[in-house]
Amino acid sequence: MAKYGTSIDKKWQKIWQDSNLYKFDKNKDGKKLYVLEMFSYPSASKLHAGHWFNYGPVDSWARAKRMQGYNVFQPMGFDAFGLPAENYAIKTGIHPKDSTIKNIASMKDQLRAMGAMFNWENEVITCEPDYYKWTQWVFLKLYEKGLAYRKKAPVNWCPSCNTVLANEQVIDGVCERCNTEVIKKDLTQWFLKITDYAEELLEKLEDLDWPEKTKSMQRHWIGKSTGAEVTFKVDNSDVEFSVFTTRADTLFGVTYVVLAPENQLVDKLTTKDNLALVKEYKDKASKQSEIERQSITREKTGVFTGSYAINPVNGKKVPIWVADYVLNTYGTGAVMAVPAHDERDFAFASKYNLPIIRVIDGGESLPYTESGKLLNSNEFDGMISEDARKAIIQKLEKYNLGCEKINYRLRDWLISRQRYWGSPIPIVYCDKCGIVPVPESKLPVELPYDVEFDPDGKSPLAKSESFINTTCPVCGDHAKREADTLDTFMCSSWYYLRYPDNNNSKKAFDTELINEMLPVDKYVGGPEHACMHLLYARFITKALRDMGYLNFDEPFTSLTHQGLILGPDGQKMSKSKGNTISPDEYINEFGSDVFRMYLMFGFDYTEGGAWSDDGIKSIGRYIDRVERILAGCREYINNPNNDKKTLDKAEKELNYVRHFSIKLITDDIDKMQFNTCIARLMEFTNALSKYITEEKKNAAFLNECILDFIRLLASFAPHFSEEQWSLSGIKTSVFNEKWPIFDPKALIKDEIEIAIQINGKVKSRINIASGLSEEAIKEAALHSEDVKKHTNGKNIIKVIVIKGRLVNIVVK
Ligand code: ANZ
Ligand code: ZN
Repeated sequence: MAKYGTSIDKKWQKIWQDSNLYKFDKNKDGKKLYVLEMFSYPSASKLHAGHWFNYGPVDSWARAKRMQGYNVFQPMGFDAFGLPAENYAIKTGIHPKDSTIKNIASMKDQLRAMGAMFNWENEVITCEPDYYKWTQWVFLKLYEKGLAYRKKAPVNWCPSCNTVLANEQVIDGVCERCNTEVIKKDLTQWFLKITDYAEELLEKLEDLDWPEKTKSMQRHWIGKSTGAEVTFKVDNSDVEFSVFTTRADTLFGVTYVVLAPENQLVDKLTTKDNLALVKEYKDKASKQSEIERQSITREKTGVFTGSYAINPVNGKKVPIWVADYVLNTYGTGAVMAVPAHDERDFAFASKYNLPIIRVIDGGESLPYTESGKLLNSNEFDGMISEDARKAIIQKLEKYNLGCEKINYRLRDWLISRQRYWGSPIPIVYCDKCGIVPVPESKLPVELPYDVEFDPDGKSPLAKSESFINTTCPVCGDHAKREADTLDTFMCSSWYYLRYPDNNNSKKAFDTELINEMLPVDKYVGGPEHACMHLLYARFITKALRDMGYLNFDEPFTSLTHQGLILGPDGQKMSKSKGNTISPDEYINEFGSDVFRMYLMFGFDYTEGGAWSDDGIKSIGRYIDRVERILAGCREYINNPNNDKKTLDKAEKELNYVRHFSIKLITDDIDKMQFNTCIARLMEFTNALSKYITEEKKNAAFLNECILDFIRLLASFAPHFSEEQWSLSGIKTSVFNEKWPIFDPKALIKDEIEIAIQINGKVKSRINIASGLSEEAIKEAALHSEDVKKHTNGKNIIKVIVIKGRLVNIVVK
């Protein structure tokens, strides 16, 4: 009978829990190791194989670290607010809170069935008032610091559903529900000033042990660009505006300038005859997404405003156009166009017959976008681009018409959501006092249960009279609450700070404790979070540090992305495609260990792959086999005959495999290369199996070997190994054991095999003692029977020895 399956899982899970085996105590011996897996969103489709792939292998890693002497903290929780629960509620009428609580309960059952060392006593659930109270507190602290502000910003709006849509609900410009064309609508919303931290967010990336690709994505997202701002005066007017350029060296080649359609100056600068066309163009542009507008291949369009600007370096008059390839949210929302040296400007100028002036020497064809020597640029002719940029900026500075400028692509973080299922924003609007933050003593601003969340054009909370009407904390007069809720990324931007101190009712966390417990030493989750969540968390950590609540700079020292487990069809798992794989049936059939080992053995951890359960049975058979072999060993250990003291050849062989396995598994598990670890365990199993067929065995030695084997297996198959450990008669948990350390001496083989070549062709192989001198190897080779046969009657001209590998004999 196999010693795996749910009964053995349950038995050990209960014992572990009752004995508080994994309970974290910061005063315990060992270096603190905070292992964190990205918490999951409570969904009706529960945990799928992909979640398991995140949590199971990382738990194995954490178990190994525990045995290696670390004091491991591995908490778990739920990212429980968000749009899916609300959409589900709109469809079915089931309240988001009810469905969320139900989903959490069933997912928790699944997580418990995994048997991971989660510190459940530290659980956080972001939709509980005792958590979001502190999310609101974080918001208030940012507000106090001037890092939260209000500003008008467009939202996606479906005129038919009468509701705001998240970006992911807009599919090719139409509403995902009703296929109506989505429009943009300006609303006053809350933003967080993440841009204040752009430089540090960029710089500190260097120090992080994160995947290079993720760092590069963040770098790109932050998008630092060094250039200049150049001022253009409008002809016959006292209006002036600046452009941002990275190519001040091309200033003499400017033949027109372009404003973004949303630029406030457009209306002011458009002359009467052009008003109608410009207005029409602006309307059209407002329906395009920024991504579409930035596409290089898209046909460039634009309209002339009727006004002209003056080029500050040569006083030339150039026309002012409006075109949607210029974004209002980057730089100054205006550009100087140099068609000879910029792809987009070239396409635009060619289409609208605008002049093209070459000012950089190089290549025949235009546009020429590289650096080079200047021409057609007055006193700067002959200078190279890099020097000219500086010289031209210097000249502009003298006349107050320009300066050096650094720009970031990073935008401030819009946190207002016109949704119900999120944390209320703790702000009150009073006619007399204006914007008033809710005092800390009045937190949390509780999310009311009884709310009409069907979409009808208003934020659901705005329709709740009892919620929205309140009194002003300053003057006591009637006031209204903010009706929007916080972006759920705000909830997850600080959750790792709450885990170690999750029951603190006085503070979000105790600074002294958190400074001891953080940063997170190992963070593991999907690569899809490269920019949003991982950047927001870094920002919030830095902001709280600057307020004195934390003393570290970065939340996650080391980061790993697990690969994606795809559906059997090779597509991303999703309920709508019907290709999600539930772990539950596998757990019921094989138990948690076999499922976990199969995931680790069948897929490369950082690559993932399409689901197939082809090999799962063979993992089951492997565990069966281990059980039989260990039973056989034990039987012998308990009734030894022919016991010996020193290791003979067979024992040395087993000892070699044992120590070789320890060495490689120790290295590979560190790198989360789980599949090779399991392959080593299999080799170790084979060696044990071979050894017990020996007639003369060494019981004490064999016992040492199987105990080491179980210690190594324990991280990968925790329940099974704990059972096997207890069968060895040891009363304490295998997870309180020390990780085995390999003995380098055991890895030196007494004998090695070397090849013998005659005239460069391998003719024979011989075994010789390792460590022989060159002379002795030569002797051994020449005296072997094979060599004698092959060299018989021939002249040996030369013998070449390559130590440890081969002997080449040259004959004639
Ligand atoms: C003149 C010029 C000449 C430019 C040339 C490039 C090549 P990065 O590197 O991404 O920062 N630009 C500036 N603001 C813009 C906006 N709001 N929307 C679209 N384009 C904008 O790019 C900076 C360059 O992008 C700037 O340098 C500007 O075009 C354009 F031969 O200025 B350049
Ligand atoms: Zn007031």
